[in-house]
Amino acid sequence: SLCWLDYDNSYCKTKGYAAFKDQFVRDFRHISVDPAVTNPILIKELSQFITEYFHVTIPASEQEDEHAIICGIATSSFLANKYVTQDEIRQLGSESFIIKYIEEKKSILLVGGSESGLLYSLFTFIAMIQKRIDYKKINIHESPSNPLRLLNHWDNLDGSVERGYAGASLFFKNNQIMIDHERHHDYARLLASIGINGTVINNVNVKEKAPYLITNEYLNELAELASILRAYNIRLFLSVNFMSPVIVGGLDTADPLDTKVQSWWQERVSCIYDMIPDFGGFLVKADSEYNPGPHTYGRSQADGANMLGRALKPYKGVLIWRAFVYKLQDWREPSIDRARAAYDIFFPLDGQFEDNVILQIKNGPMDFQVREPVSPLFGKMEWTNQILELQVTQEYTGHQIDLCYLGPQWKEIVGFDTHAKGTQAYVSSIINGSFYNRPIGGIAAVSNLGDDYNWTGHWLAQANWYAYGRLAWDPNLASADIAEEWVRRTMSDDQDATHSIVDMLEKSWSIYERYTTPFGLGWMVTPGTHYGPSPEGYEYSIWGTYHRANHKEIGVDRTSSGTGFSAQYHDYWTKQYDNLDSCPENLVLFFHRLAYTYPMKNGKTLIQNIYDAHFQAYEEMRAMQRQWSDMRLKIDPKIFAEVEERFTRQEENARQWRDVINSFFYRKSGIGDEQGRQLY
Ligand code: BDP
Repeated sequence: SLCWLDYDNSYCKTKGYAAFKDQFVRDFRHISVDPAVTNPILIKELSQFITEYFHVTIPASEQEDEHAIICGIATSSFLANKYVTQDEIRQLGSESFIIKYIEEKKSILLVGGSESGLLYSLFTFIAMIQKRIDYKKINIHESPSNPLRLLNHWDNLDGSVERGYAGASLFFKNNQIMIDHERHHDYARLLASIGINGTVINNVNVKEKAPYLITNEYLNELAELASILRAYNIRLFLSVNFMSPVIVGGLDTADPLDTKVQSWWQERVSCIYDMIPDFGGFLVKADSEYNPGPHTYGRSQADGANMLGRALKPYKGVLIWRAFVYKLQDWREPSIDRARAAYDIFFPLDGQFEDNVILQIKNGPMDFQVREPVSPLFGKMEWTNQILELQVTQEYTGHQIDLCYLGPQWKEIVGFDTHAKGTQAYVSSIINGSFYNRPIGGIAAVSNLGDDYNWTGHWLAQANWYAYGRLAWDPNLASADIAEEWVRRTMSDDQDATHSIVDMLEKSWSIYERYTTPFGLGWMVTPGTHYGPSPEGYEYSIWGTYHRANHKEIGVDRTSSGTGFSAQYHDYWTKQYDNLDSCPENLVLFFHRLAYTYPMKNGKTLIQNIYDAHFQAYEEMRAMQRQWSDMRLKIDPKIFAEVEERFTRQEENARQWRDVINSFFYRKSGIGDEQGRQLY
């Protein structure tokens, strides 16, 4: 499946299409291509779109004429001042573009700051046509918000995908890199069409054979893959194991301050760049969940990251270092709060990282729960480049069995005002480098892709992939608008269907949250798999769950007088979270330990609110399932049936969550449901 790039999808060409086509074909008779454009895939994409979407051919040439789609590069003589002013040209970064209709020429102009910008303009234009907007009114200038817009695959060399719910790896099998030209071209096209410009193809847990990826053994295949990606402005990155000098280099240490170790990395990096001149850099998970790191040698996280950063610097590569480190504290000390760990470790290192080192920070202080507060590191590290890490793969949000569109969650995260230096210090402006004037930054997301024919297992999970790319490009887009764009390009352009599917997507996260773990509780999932309820289980805490429920109370006091976590934020948020009246209720149990009888804002007790959330969200899930049934005639029957099957499984899961969690609290608290609904 080509998802939204399946230009011939008849379900997306219903009412209004025929008239639009007539108009388009009358209006545009040529594609005029700037001779400075050297990348053949650019015009090919546009021609292919026109052929498959309109079933006509519009010839491309280097001639200029009226009634044309003019494609050019800002700096070339082809356009020279004719349609764009010097000022406009100067403002165009290499990935930026302008699309505008030129009345006197009866033509549409697509101009990129470079070929990359032109590439993005083409895909944007295609999306606009698929949405059938009035192209005579177009006049847009766009630039990506984030310099780095990355996908992180957690793919292992044996072909499995950690936390993958859409089949096997797209890149590896039996310890080999499998180049599949067709599939990898499609992959690159889809990524480019939503603005993604870098990909880390292997798991951050660099296990078994994976450390050998950076040896010469795999370099030919990696170079081949990189060249497929390059045509679409996507750079290849690799996750590396900090212990590589020992594992594959035969050294007796990986100490970052050891000169043998430093030269070993320099030599490896130079071999990689010989083969892949635009290699992006390394991603490292160190001192985290059994992955070794600089702490092994008594060195700091900065020592480790900088050593690798320096090796990459001569080639303009970047070193991305994950902040997901949480075992620094003594695990025998139960009062210590994992939520504090990343900040405790990294905040003191602000100012110590090299310019090309970037700290990759998960959105929350814990681990991709259905809802967490935003990590306090954002807005606190003025001298450190930062990348926000999101999880598109639905590890804790339903395994791509349950519907959970994360656009609304990500919007809250990028739109969070950290209150650094007063107000309007949004996460989006911190990560892209603008707020603190950092040289580099961006956003990364753990991919939800696999080799399933529809890429994401659950069809509607494609919307998450799509929304991630669109928000990485422009965090100001509304999540519902993105959903609508995806639906109209992929599922159906029927108005009722679009409206209904967007509605389902938009409410799905809240529904999932409420039948699983509302009020900021998190976890309570089956250890290991992280699907389905298990109120007492969590593998990364030897003290059991993080919710610490007993017969009277639940939640963790993370205020400044509790574990002190809330004090890691700027004052504004410390106060908001500390104070029960201002702490958002959807996070109240993350920050406070409360009695089951605590009265919530709606006047009901906490325990009653927990029961209500589960009972109601289950009913809402059922309603959503019925809403899907109404789609039967509006979309492709195969897609309809496959999604219907997911809903059947989701219903079972939602029911289990409702009953298991409610019964757990009923037994703990001994307090029944005021409406007398079934508790076990
Ligand atoms: C956790 C996953 C684990 C990952 C880890 C990470 O359960 O599989 O390795 O995150 O981000 O959520 O490194």
